[in-house]
Amino acid sequence: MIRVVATSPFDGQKPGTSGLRKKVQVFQQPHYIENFVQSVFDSLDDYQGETLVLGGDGRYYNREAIQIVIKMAAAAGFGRVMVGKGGILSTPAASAVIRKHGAFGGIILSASHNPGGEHGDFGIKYNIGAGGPAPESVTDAIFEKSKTIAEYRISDAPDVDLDTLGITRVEDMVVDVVDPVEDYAELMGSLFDFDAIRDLFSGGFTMRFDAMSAVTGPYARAILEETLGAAPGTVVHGEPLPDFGGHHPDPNLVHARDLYDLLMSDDAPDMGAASDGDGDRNMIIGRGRFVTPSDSLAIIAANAHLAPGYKAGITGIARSMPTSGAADRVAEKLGVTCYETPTGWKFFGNLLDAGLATVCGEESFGTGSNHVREKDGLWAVLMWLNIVAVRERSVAEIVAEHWATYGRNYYTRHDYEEVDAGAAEDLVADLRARLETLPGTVINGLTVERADDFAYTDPVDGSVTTKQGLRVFFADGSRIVYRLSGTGTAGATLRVYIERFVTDPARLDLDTQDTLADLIAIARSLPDIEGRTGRAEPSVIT
Ligand code: VG1
Ligand code: CO
Repeated sequence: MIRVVATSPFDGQKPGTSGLRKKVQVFQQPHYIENFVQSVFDSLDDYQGETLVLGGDGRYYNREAIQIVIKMAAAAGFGRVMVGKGGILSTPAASAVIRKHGAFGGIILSASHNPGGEHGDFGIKYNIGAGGPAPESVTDAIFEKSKTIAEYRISDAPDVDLDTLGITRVEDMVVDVVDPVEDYAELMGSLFDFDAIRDLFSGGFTMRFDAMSAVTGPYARAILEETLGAAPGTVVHGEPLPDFGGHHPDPNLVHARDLYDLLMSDDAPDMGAASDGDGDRNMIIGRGRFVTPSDSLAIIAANAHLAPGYKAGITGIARSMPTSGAADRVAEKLGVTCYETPTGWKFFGNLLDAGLATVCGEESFGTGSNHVREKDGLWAVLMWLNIVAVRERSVAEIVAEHWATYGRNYYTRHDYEEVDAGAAEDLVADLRARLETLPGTVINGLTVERADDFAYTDPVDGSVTTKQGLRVFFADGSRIVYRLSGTGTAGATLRVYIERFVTDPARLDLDTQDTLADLIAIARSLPDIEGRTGRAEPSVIT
């Protein structure tokens, strides 16, 4: 039976950079997740009888939320829900399933790289039929519905058994519990030279893949160990846990420090990789060489033709604005366009759909291609393995050769996490107001050439997105970018992105923080970060 539950508007919940993210306790409030899900459904048209894909990263509250969404989808009139066994679907796998099965859309339960567990974060996002995150027009509509919602509809049927593959029903709706790995693994097999990668492993290539006790474990085991023959034990922390084993499932130099240290040690395997809570991020480390995500995008773009799925070459590259300009140089050489978009994967969707870009990436450990409409951690790892296998070069050699050819974009991101939200907003507002006065000024010996507040006009639908980050460009080509995070759940996070381009062959292998030291000092003093936030140092340096 379908119940109509009267409720009150819940203050208007606006999805951020990728969906709605809050503390678990917020989602556990009565009617909270129901209100959001109903707001999503209310913002959609013509989904009666259609298929909804559903899954999550396995974090605390995943199963409860899945049951709620299934019962609400049944009440809303969906024809079928395809849900990953155990409630599991990585974000890229959900995108693959949506596309392969022509689903109307999907709901993904994840707070990505944010910590999980009872006191951690939870999240929910809606993906459209193309497989990607809802564009701004859809998230704005969800936000509007959430301000006025007065009731939601839900079936009072018993919970669905999520652990048995196959078909059951809730009301008139079919619930199809599917293998979360199968469609995804098949897609990877169609893109990459699995024989070459198999030969690489059988020839003694060693690797450690850290799934960070998050969703990628089952995917990595099935593909790397079972299909490609990587040694058993290559995948570590391969069991998805509701609290990610107490770790922060964020593949960066702070939260995947053990992996980094291993790769820099005498016992290093040939390659190390990690991915985040929902499997869309990746970190690539060669023996003795960390690959920045910005460089990874550029190197993948330059070498993608070595993988069977991309042998015809790429039509274009897209990168988020704060991502380094390394990809731009590859695009120039290939004679294709490099699009610069606001932060967040949703801005790549139109470019990929229109065939304007083939590969895209973000500095935040996100890389992907037109095979799905999300960034894809394991895809990036397989692409690197494919490149290493075909070129018969180590990761470090590939990186060094890339810099020698294109020059190197020294790059770092400094995050000031959980600072006072008001102070962070004032900092950005005040700097924004001063942007016009900056060109021509000399700071610590560097001349500001121009400064602006990044705005983006989508080349496909013409939509305009403003206030996407403050950019300060210097005469020597260096750049500092400031923006506030849209994914945090406590206070505000100020992100500062710093970059310098170097071509001198003698200066290609220097320490990043040292090479950027003068810019880092300017980045701190220009908006007086310490004076305004009380933070002398960032909390995370990548
Ligand atoms: C961060 C990253 C951004 C990424 C987003 C979602 O956003 O900077 O590049 O797209 O997380 O990543 P923000 O607004 O906090 O800077 V995740 O892996 O959700 O899926
Ligand atoms: Co993620």
